[in-house]
Amino acid sequence: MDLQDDEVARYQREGFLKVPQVLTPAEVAECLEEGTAMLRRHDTLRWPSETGMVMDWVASPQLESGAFRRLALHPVITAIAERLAGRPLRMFKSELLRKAQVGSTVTPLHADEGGLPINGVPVTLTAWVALVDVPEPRGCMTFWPGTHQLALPDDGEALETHPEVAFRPRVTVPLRAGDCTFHHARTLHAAHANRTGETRISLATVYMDVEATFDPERLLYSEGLTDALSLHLKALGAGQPLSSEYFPRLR
Ligand SMILES: O=C(O)CCC(=O)C(=O)O
Repeated sequence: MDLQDDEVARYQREGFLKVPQVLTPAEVAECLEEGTAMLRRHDTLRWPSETGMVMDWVASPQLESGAFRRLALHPVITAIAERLAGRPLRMFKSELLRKAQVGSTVTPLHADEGGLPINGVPVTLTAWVALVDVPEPRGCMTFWPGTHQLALPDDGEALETHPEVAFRPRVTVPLRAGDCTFHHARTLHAAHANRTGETRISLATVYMDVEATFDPERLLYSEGLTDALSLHLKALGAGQPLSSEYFPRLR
């Protein structure tokens, strides 16, 4: 699946891109079955909100599942990611996300950069693949085009320090199962609550420059996290290359 030059130009201008049907129906079915079972048996990590839960997730599903390793390093998705970044990449992390159908709340407006302990962030991007249909009422994402080019705080305070962001146009992007969005680590985005009777299940994988190094100053939210990647990161020193087996090159 080759991207057109104008799609790459649009990503560079807007900071996100939807690519329909990067997965075959058989790949979606395999990952959905495996993902549903993993979400059932795991003690998931949680992002709570004042009135419910934004979402919960299984960290690094690729470490225990061949289907999710194939998905995180999927040849179509990774080729698109490298084309958009314009250089070779590694995987930083992959997360199997669930926005439950009961009690889920919106994903607040944020950019990813501040929570990623990576030097080399200018090329960092996320591929978010839907494993079920995600129309707006099931919690699809909304992106603020062009915000990756602004010097905005990335810790959720963009609206306080830059109130004009509330008046910028935004684009809500419903996805079919098997569709994918790619977003730059500096692009502001959010997601609706899931108000339907079906759980939203997706995989979000973050890719980074092959030369990226560790920035512990940005290792946020890691206290108390005992998943394998968090433990691995806590043992790394500042400036060390992120090049162990946790961070495979895409090619
Ligand atoms: O899935 C969501 O609601 C938000 C995901 C997100 O913020 C991300 O993948 O960067």
